[in-house]
Amino acid sequence: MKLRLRRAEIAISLIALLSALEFCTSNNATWINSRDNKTRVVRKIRKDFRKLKKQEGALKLIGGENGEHEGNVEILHDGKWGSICDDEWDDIEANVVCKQLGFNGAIKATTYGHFGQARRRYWMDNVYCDGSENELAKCRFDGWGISDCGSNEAAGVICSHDEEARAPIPQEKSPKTRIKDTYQQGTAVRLSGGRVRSEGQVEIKLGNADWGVVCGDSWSILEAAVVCRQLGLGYASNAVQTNFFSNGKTAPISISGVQCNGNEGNLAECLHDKIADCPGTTKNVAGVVCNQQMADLVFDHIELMRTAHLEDRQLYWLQCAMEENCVASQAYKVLRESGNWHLETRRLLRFTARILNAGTADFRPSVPKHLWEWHMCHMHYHSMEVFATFDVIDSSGNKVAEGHKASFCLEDNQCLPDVQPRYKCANYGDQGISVNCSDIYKHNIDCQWVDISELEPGHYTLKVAVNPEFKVGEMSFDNNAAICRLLYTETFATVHSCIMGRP
Ligand SMILES: *[C@@H]1O[C@H](CO)[C@@H](O)[C@H](O)[C@H]1NC(C)=O
Ligand SMILES: *[C@@H]1O[C@H](CO)[C@@H](O)[C@H](O)[C@H]1NC(C)=O
Ligand SMILES: *[C@@H]1O[C@H](CO)[C@@H](O)[C@H](O)[C@H]1NC(C)=O
Ligand SMILES: [Ca+2]
Repeated sequence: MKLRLRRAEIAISLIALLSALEFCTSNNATWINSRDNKTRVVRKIRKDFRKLKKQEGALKLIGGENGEHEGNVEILHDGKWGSICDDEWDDIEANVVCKQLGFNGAIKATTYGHFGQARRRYWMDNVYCDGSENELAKCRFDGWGISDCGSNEAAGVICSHDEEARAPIPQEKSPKTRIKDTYQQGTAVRLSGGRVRSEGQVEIKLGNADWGVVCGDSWSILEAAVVCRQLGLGYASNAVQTNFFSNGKTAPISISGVQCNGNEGNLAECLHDKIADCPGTTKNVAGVVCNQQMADLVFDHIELMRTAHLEDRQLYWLQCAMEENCVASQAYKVLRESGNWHLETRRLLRFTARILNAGTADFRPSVPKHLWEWHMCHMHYHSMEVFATFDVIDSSGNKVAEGHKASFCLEDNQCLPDVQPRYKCANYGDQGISVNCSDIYKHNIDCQWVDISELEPGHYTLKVAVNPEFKVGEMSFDNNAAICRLLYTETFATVHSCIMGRP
């Protein structure tokens, strides 16, 4: 139906083109005019074809099982399809995808390979749309093929579609309930198929039923942490979606949509889909790797309060920062539209971020060294794209200024007495934070701020968090964020009353 409509559009475009051509051979006066029109018409035809055919920037959704309106997003670049990484993936990007595909909009942005693992290389990472783009490829991102993501970080969408509006019962996923409420006869959990006892696919026994596996949709380090804790295996260092541990046997899927807060002592306390529905392929199976020793980052909120202050800075001095997405989207608009953009100032809320590793194992970036990204502007490698988030939130809970999801270079800047610093960014050194060492991003370094130029004076909440998407395992995530009061007047800002919390 939709396809036929597009064909009709193209046919109309062609007729318009032919008549324009005819017109210009018959009448000199309109030649210039019609040549313009011709270019316009040709452009329109190309655009229509792009929608129809597999051209640069085309999108498709894969792995969805309820119809063509959902799935992991794949994009065509250089003649090859590739996946999109879920870092920074939210409703704005999902809407651009759904609209490009001809749907009205998005119901939901999905992350953590909701529709199965990424099947292909990642073409895009840290996609950042402002919502006005008509194609995903026009949004900002790190560059084709530049990504630090694992295969369980595929981004997807569920688009709103016509049937939903018409059908009396929407095809929504069933509501979630606590596992122990659904299966009151009791549950048991075990790992199987691992090379060692502390890893494997997660198997669950619900009441008297046989052992089955857990669907890998939305399976993250939070759910994995509960399994490791329950089995006395320590902490989760990895959550995977794979049939690697199945040894060729396909076990029945027992439950799907498992969702934990991460602090539960037993998987039965977590939520799940009332009716099991596992999107993707048979490879979409939850697995874990557990470890007794684990890192634990702690954000220093005292240092944050002590150092927070305002600075007004001209865009001219922020060019590097713009390249790394450290300013608000408004700044990019100024850059496009103002001839004197370099004289425009931005107002920055600066502060020091000091992050201690209080765990029992080093904190290491989620990405192996050969995939680190060289950032020309700041002349260092980034080993972890989304290491920290800085958000300003208003009294109704809306984000009103968002510090980019900062990328960092991780190193030991300050250690407790008797602890030798070992990680250093310079000279392609190993990156990480040793036990009892801190990585310090002082308030005067580039990008260590929130761009609040568009913010009205008033009372706000400032939330600063490290490892905010739980991509690297830790003992606890309850100490990863500082949630503070921010008082902002025309002339100054103070950050006070911080409490420790989850990202
Ligand atoms: C139309 O253009 C052609 C060549 O461009 C010229 O030879 C001819 O005289 C023009 N006719 C009129 C009516 O202007
Ligand atoms: C070209 O476009 C202009 C304005 O869009 C219109 O007035 C004119 O009639 C068009 N000419 C042709 C040859 O289609
Ligand atoms: C880190 O510091 C704590 C508290 O000071 C101490 O108990 C622990 O042994 C130290 N760990 C290492 C590896 O130095
Ligand atoms: Ca922590």
